[in-house]
Amino acid sequence: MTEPVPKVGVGVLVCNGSQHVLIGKRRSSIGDGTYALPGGHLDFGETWEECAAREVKEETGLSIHNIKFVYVTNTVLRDEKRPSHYVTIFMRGELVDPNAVAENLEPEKCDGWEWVEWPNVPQPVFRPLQSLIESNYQLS
Ligand code: 8DG
Ligand code: MG
Ligand code: MG
Repeated sequence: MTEPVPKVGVGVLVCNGSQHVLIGKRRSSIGDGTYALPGGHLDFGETWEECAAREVKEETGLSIHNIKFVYVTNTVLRDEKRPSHYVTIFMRGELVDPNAVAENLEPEKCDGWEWVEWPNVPQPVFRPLQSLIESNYQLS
């Protein structure tokens, strides 16, 4: 087996002009059953902003703009089904259409999307996201 290496993940605070962000329960070998943001792996050659817009589009159908860097975490998840190490870039972006509705486009990876008031994410929270919450990041 090849040696495990750290990977780069991007998590996105999707904002709709209120104090709410989009949250979904993960279905994955990493963080299964925990609440996390839309996001995914940084592709080769991609900017963080491009990755944030692409993953939000792929997973929710929503278009975001005004994408900005928020925070970075370094998380070693040793006790998962698949032990892993993520450097996670947290970004934020605003809905292009504030009335757009989130679709669950990858139902095998997420139970569904809901708007929750930041930072009151339901438990259990995916560990990298918990680190962002503990950093006391405010939406505005
Ligand atoms: P991809 O194949 O579409 O690129 O990836 P994905 O299937 O969407 O992967 P993911 O698990 O949603 O995201 C990739 C990794 O990013 C994930 O395994 C761990 C890291 N990650 C965090 N925090 C968050 C978060 O809040 N949301 C998401 N989606 N990923 C996160 O460390
Ligand atoms: Mg994805
Ligand atoms: Mg994802």
